[in-house]
Amino acid sequence: MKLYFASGSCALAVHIALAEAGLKYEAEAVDLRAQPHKTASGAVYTEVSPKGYVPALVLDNGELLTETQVLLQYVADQVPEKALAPKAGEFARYRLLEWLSFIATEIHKGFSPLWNPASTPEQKDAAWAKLASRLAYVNEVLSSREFLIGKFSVADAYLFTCLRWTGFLQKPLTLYPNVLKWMERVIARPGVRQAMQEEGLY
Ligand SMILES: N[C@@H](CCC(=O)N[C@@H](CS)C(=O)NCC(=O)O)C(=O)O
Repeated sequence: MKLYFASGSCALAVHIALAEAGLKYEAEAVDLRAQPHKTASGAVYTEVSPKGYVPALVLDNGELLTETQVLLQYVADQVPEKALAPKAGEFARYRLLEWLSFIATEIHKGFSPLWNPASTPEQKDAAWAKLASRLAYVNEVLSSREFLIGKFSVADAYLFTCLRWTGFLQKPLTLYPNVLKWMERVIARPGVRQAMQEEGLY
């Protein structure tokens, strides 16, 4: 299968999942600054993925799959023995889904005003205040667990990917010491380092 990504974007979560799963994959960068967005091999990206954003996964049968939460679960389910997601139907799977939905809607998209050059300083402050309240919750949860659902899962890959952005945005996580310790545990994983290396981030 082939992952379309932009370095350090939310697609890193799927890249980490692929590396952690030990699956065979190709990865092609997409230049999101180019208009229209272009792939490294020169294709107009909307011809690959009509939604025009990363990540996108092209499966070996040619099917195109999108949406980070879905790709994470698809990858995890290919290699159940790696336990990157609890089995479908088990209650623990709903805990994973609860995290994936929280990360997608409360964290990932919570960053949007901070990236948007059209946001006013007040809008950026309000967005960070909202994110800070979500981070306080995550920090509390991580006071008693190593990873979000107890052991490492694709939810950790997704949250880690989003929280890396605080570095670019110069928003230190010092108020969230459990989050910082958890980030160290995540980055210590060989699959995480492999994906980051492949995106030129490590
Ligand atoms: N709903 C999508 C959103 C993905 C998304 O926000 N991708 C961003 C990078 S993190 C992107 O490609 N932005 C460029 C664009 O929208 O043109 C998902 O969950 O996968």
